[in-house]
Amino acid sequence: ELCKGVNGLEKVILRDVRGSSAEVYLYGGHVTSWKNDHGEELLFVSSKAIFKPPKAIRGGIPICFPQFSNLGSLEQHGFARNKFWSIDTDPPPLSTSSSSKVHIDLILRPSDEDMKIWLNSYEFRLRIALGPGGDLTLTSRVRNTNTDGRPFRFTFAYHTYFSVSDISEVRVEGLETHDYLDNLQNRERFTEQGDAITFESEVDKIYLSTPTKIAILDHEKKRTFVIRKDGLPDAVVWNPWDKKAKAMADFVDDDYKHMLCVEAAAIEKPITLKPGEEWRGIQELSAVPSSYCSGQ
Ligand code: TA6
Repeated sequence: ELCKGVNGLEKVILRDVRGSSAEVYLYGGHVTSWKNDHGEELLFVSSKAIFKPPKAIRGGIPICFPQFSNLGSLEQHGFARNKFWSIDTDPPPLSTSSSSKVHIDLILRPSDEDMKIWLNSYEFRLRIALGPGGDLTLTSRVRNTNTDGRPFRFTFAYHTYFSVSDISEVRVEGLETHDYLDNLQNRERFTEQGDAITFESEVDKIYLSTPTKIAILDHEKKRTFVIRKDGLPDAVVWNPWDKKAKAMADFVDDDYKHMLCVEAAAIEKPITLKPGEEWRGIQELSAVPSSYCSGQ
């Protein structure tokens, strides 16, 4: 249902009969809540998040489009997360299972003002769908609607903040042996050694050409998040750790202990669309009980 959220910003609440739910603000097309059928919140949103345009909400699932990070001339992570989206009442049919799930369709088109920033016209349709098992699927469709024949290119990420009980008891599986660009070392390219990724300090890595499925194991909660992605070859892993956390006005100092960003993304090879062409980027999130045993 459509209702007023923080500071009167409009949001849509999706509820599944089995008790799971999700919330998305029209501001930013920004998912800020995903709860399982026990009412447990699975996403992290900082208690100091600033729900005031043009500041992006700190947490949930920011949409990074048409630029990831500072990889281009636009503001950090582009502008989709800083704009007001509309409810798409007449979306083109989406031939996926999400049509039978509880879902909402949002759309973002550039205003004349926006065209001054990024001289392209596009339609960005975002579907947020809640599955009967409590899974949350985000489907992005970007279409180039330039009428002057110009193609455009963009980079993209679902900047998902997962809620974890204790970052030092979390491991990520599926990225071992993959190459990554290390944002903390001038984005130089390295190869991930060893087995699962664990966390003892700041991490900011763009893993390249990664598998469809990535798992995030939370030891204390005996819970595994699974990301299944399509059209998004890369995956960013980020935890700011203590120093960076202190420096963020919209972050509580020890918030870094209770969050981890694992972001399905298209970064190394920007997406290029000719007029009329459409790109799809899908991430399906699920949270399953796990018999996590360290070292397994
Ligand atoms: O996804 C990782 C990252 O690019 C980090 O470098 C850090 O800047 C993070 O995104 C948060 O960016 P934001 O603009 O939301 O503060």
